[in-house]
Amino acid sequence: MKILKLVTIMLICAVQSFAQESAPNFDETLVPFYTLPDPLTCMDGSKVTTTEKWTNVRRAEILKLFSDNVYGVTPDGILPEVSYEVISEDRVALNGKAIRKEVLVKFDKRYPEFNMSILIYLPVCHKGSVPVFLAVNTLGNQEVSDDQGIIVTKKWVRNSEKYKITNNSATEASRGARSYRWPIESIIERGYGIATFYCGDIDRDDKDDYSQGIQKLFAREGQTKADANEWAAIGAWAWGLSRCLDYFETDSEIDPARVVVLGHSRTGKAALWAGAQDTRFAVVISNDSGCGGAAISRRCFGETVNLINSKFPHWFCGNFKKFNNKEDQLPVDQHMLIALIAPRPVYVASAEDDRWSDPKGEFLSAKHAGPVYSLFGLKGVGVQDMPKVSQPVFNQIGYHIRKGGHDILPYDWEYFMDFTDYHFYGKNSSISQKVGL
Ligand code: GTR
Repeated sequence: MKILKLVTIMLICAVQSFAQESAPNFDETLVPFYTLPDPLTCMDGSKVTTTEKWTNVRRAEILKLFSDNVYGVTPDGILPEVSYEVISEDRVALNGKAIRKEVLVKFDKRYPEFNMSILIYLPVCHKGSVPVFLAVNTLGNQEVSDDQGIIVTKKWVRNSEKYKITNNSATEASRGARSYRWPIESIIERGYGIATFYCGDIDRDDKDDYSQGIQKLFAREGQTKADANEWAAIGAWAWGLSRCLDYFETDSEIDPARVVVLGHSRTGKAALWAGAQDTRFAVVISNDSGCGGAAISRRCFGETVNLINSKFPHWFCGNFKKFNNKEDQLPVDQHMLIALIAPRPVYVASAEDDRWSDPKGEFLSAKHAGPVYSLFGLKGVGVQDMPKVSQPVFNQIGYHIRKGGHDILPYDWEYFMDFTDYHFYGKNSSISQKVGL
């Protein structure tokens, strides 16, 4: 009897501690005390006081720490047989306002099934090459517009009642399903292009998908599972973003020196990781990227490392699971991811009701990346306190929090374009007054 009682008590304790560790916290007063790792102290304890030391020593250290412990190592193997083919083109798309093209990228002749289709819209009346926004999509290129010319993806897509995706196949019903997230006409009216590819072209957003993803092209013979420090889905999508940039370097209509990589939520995590690794991206934008994106992991507010790894085990590398409920032992935190983008402009956007993504944690990352920007003589986010709702701040780091929930809305895009105008065209651009510059 006594033993039964003891076992019951032990079981209750175990369940309680599991619930405590697994339940998300939304109470600011319960955020644990934490100390952030210093982006400007090297592994050997020496301080970084020059941009040279940052670039040559500390930046490389931090990149390696993120690779080994969070996103997995991106292989640097070159694929020698990459080819590009324009598979559709319309020079009078969207009622004559845009050029639309889709470019099929084939990576390796051994595996023709691994290919990526980049959908690109450019303004019709552009002179020379144009700057473009680039982001991953998660339903297939057809999600961005009801433009009948877009090829509906034939790749595996997650089933969705909302978007009428059954048998993991997209149909006409998903054409334009998320067009409100892609204000193509406003983007081209402002002189920018917009490009995207479907995440499933590179790696399915699904558990247990090692053999389906691009990782296969870099695997050892007979390898069926990623090693603990090897890349997972977010790393693969980030890699795909860089491969788009490779293509842009060959397209005379696109300015490869002015590519803005951005993403919302899971694709925001990928955009930040792509921007951190690949310095060719001129501007990096994170929208509601939350845990594993812009939010400080140590705050354990909203989604935690444990929660994200349990629900999406295929997003981060195996080693990241070691930090489930042990965020304080991470050798990095997400302010260092933002710092890796320095001195390039970076923008972090949050939404008031998106507490799952921890808006305050997203702001704090932007703020605590500041010392690295200062090293370059640049202002980081330029404010101490979190800006009020609908009061964006623009410096070398930009930040806004808008009304509403987890989404990417025209409001967000408007400030992303303003921020980009500010950095590409200077203070005299029309936005200066709007944000009080
Ligand atoms: C959620 C996930 C977030 C975010 C989001 C999304 O379910 O917990 O980390 O990535 O999905 O991508 O919309």
